[in-house]
Amino acid sequence: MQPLVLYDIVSNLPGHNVSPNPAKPRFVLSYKGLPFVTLWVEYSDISIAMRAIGAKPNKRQDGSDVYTVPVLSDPNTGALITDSLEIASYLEKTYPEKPIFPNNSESLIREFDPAHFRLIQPALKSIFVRTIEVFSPASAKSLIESRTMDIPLPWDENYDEDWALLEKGYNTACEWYQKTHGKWFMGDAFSYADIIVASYLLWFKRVLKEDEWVRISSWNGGKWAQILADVEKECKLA
Ligand SMILES: N[C@@H](CCC(=O)N[C@@H](CS)C(=O)NCC(=O)O)C(=O)O
Repeated sequence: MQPLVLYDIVSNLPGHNVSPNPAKPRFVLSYKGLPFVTLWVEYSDISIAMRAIGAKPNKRQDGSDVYTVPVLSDPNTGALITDSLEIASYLEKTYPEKPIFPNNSESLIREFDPAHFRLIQPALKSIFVRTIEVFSPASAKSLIESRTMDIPLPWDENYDEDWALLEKGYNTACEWYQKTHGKWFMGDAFSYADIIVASYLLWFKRVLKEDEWVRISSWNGGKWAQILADVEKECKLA
């Protein structure tokens, strides 16, 4: 089997990975034990690089086209897929062993993805402030330009407010987890829902200052650091 190719955003952190959406397919590929290589793209070059390989653009909230990563290329089938959720769906159909949508849960988890994002979205500008610190100057500029459309500058003005919103979001996520017995979102069944949760936590852990990550780790009895560690172990990415 030829290695699959994952396109991800480069940062100046050791190991490069930082971005939550490409983290999702990385967890899936590793969980399923599929061979893969990562091609690192500057945030500022996403559009030119994805056009060059013939990837399909994604859609902005207003319906306009935008080139995004992750993109997955599978030389075994010729598939070239844009969007983390479509990549997850493709991998599950093409490589069904070690399911990530157990008990026919794909439709439900498709709804979980934006519902989970809505919990943390109000606090994102404080995380973007940290993200631009680990990008090259060109990519930092490009991230600011592309995200100020929906998150107006200045990004660090309501810092305390953002932390309160983030804690509130995770309190809600904790209530969701408590609805079932077992450590995963679906009780005893590991699923792509846990990968979604872990991918954002990984982003926070990678870009935040140590005391900021410790703060998140202290919420809900240490649940979030534990979930991230459990998912990394389950996917053999620890
Ligand atoms: N719904 C998409 C979102 C992907 C996305 O927004 N990717 C960001 C990086 S995490 C991106 O490529 N942004 C490029 C831009 O906004 O210009 C997915 O899940 O793959």
